[in-house]
Amino acid sequence: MTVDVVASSGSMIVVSNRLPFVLQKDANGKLVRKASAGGLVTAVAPVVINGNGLWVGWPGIHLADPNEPIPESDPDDITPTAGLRSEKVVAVQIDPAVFDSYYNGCCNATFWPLFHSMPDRATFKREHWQCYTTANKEFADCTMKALKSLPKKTGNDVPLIWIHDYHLMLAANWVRQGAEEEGINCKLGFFLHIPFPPWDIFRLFPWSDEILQGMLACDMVGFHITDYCLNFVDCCQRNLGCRVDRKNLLVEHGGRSVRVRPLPIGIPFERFVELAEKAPRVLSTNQRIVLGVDRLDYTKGLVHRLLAFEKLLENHPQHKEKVSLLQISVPSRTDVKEYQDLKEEMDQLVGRINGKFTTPNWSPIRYIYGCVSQDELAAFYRDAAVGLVTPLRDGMNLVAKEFVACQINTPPGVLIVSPFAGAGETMHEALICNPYEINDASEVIHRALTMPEDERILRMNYLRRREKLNDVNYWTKSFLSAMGSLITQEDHDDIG
Ligand code: GDG
Repeated sequence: MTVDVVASSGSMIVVSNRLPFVLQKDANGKLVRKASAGGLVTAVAPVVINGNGLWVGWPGIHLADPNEPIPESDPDDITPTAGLRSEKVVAVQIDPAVFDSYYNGCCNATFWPLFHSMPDRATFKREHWQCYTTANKEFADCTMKALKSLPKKTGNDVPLIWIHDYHLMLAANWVRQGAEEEGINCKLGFFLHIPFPPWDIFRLFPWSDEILQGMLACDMVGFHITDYCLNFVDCCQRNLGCRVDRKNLLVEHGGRSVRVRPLPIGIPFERFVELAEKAPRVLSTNQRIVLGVDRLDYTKGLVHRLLAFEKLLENHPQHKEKVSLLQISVPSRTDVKEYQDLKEEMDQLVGRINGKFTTPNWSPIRYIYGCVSQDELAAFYRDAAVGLVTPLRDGMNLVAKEFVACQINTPPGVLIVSPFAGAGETMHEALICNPYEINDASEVIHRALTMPEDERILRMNYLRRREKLNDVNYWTKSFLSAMGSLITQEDHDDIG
């Protein structure tokens, strides 16, 4: 049966660390919304808006008066969140010191490196964990308030609560408990956007049992790929002694059977195609571009990437003056020392490599430390000869998918992807490159730059076809379907 409308059969409450927009004070001290245009927001916001749902999250600002009303969106706002009226939003407020310890401490300094299998970078502090617990309880309380505020409906309207990511791995515990106490029937689902590590890494976290118990309070737990699902199932069995079914991906816990599912996220494919069709050309035509686009994060393998490009120029000097690496590095977590150190290292490395090879008419590396507009990004994706996506570890990596969506030129370019990204697991026609082996990585770039046109066309056609089918709407449908909450076109027509 074909499904054209993405809708949930019950009301949906989305719970994420951040709301799908940011609140800011304008020059007059008035609270205003700043829209966000990520793929997740585009896909999920309509389900919340059309299905009587609510969105629970932190609004990006600590309000002196927690009861200050949330402003409506600007009348000119055309982003998907414009229809998310303030009564559909629950803004979570947390004491600023607790929030700092929860977010910068436990989330970014512990879970981020640990779940990316980089335990040496992780800090383990009891105070951070206590604040994580407090913050998750606050999110859960706000979710319960949202659940109780839903208009009472009859029939099979079972509200669906969709909790996102490593910031909120405990919240489902209190929501399940609260709903049971209140006699409210609801379904709980969780999706992790980053990798779930193997047991021997996961168990380094001193309170790892509690994390698993929090996630298992859900009816379904989703990850990008099967490997992460199997890691999770393994941890449940070895840490908690749960009975598990690896074949059907089930974990028994608290007298319930929790479903574990691979749900690889997609992108708004058609939106990127349109952007690529409209965007004016910004890159000059006389040099070929190898493109990297990443948050400036140690998981993204940026230092290894620059070294591989340097090796390419040493081993294959025919690319000198003909090929440049354009690296866009979006500032991220700039108040954390590790990220400041990485910025310093990158600045020095770009300077050293450019100093070594630059000629009057050419620089090997063009480095943008900042954010470019979506139009400009689409033009870069479209006109680059090679998309270089080489993280050391990455849950999925949307850049790889956006690159292929925008590759509308004939002949197209070539995608290189690391096997340590979720995208490396699913984008089979890309060239696979182990970023740790600098010499090998440089050879893969050389192969991409010298690949015959017919092979480029064949590979890119397959890659684009898959991403078009498995776009972000498909992902939302898959989640609803795995939760047993997908409403089909036919049902939708019946409802009128
Ligand atoms: C987490 C997981 C998973 C980047 N530079 C610019 C810009 N971007 C946009 C890209 C893309 C997004 O940022 C980055 O997404 P990624 O997936 O690559 O990485 P994370 O931020 O680490 O996301 C990841 C994802 O969650 C979803 O589940 O894939 O593995 O780590 O959309 O387009 N956008 C603009 N200018 C830039 O300069 N406009």
